[in-house]
Amino acid sequence: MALLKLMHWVLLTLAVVAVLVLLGWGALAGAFRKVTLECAHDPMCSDHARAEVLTALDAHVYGPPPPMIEPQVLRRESIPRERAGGIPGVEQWLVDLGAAGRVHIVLVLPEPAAAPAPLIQMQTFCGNRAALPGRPAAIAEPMGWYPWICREPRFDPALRAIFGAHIAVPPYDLISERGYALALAYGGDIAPDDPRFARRIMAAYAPPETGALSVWAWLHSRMLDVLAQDERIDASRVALWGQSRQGKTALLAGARDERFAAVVALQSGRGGDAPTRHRAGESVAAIGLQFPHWFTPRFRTYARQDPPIDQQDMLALIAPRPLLIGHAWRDGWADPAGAQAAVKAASAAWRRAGAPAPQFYMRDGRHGIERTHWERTLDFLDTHMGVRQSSSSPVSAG
Ligand code: GTR
Repeated sequence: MALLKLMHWVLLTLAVVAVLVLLGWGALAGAFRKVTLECAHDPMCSDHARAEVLTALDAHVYGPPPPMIEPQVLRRESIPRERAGGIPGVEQWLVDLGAAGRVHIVLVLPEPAAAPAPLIQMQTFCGNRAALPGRPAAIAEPMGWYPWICREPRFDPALRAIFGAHIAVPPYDLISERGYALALAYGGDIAPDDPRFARRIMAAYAPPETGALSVWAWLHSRMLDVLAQDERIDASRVALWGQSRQGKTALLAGARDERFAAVVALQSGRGGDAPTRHRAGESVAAIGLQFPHWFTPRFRTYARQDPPIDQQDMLALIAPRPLLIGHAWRDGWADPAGAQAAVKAASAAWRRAGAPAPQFYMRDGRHGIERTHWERTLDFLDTHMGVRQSSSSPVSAG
């Protein structure tokens, strides 16, 4: 009897180990499988038939953006350092986006001011208040629903331990020291990051097939509309920055809106820099199950077939502007090998334009943001967005 019980446990343990090994293999081995990709539509890739590529991306991946509106700044307040978590140069703007609602933008200007300053625009993971040290009360919380993990300051140390010191709070000292302004907004203010509510809320101002990434990318453009009016900001040097879901958003915003001077996307993965047809890491089925509201419903069908347009075509739309793509060795879920192949395939567009190739880099570690990743971003922007003259030769995507 005891032997039977022991056998039972041994078999059960073996089965669990087998499942874990299989899952690990799927995420890791697949992630480093060698891939070669051509642009799905070579003519588009080569001569930038922008409108066609964008329409195809809307139809197959993201859904169309909300209609154009003119955002209005309703209020601008300057938040003194002692009420802004010790960060100098903070302002909070309330912006009206018509039927889409309202959004708070936090603008942090460098001190001493190097007017007009280049700007880095990003969207926050847990809302603006949680993006400043100590969650200062003077900074608005998200206006609608936001995830429970983001609501409680007591989870902050755990979030930092898992996803890095700067997952929620950027290194303001570093960014300001290097002469950049930073603008933050929370996309959940207009499209909640939850499949239970997102579509209903977005349907009030966007087509029914629009996904949240499409809305958040649109938000980046509306932020730029108002920020570009500010004479303290150099509107010709506005870069988009994002990691993971915000990386996907930054890529789409940069592809759609040529006013953005550069794009930095870290670990953006499936639905970002990783081609849909590269079956490794997070699958289309998995992302469609967990985050169905991010995409247009049709995207789910590409779990079983290759799409007619793919992510390297989106990357090519960013050419000839500087593009930095970063991944991590232990983040197979974000499909680094697929992303690298996409950058390589898309780089033909930069070559044709005679511009430095997009940069792909792999770093140590997992899915998250540390200070060194911001240093890398700032070095890249210094060199490629005109703050410091480039002394290096074009960087390779390979
Ligand atoms: C993961 C998700 C990714 C990525 C990431 C994030 O769980 O599967 O596609 O977007 O979350 O945004 O943190």
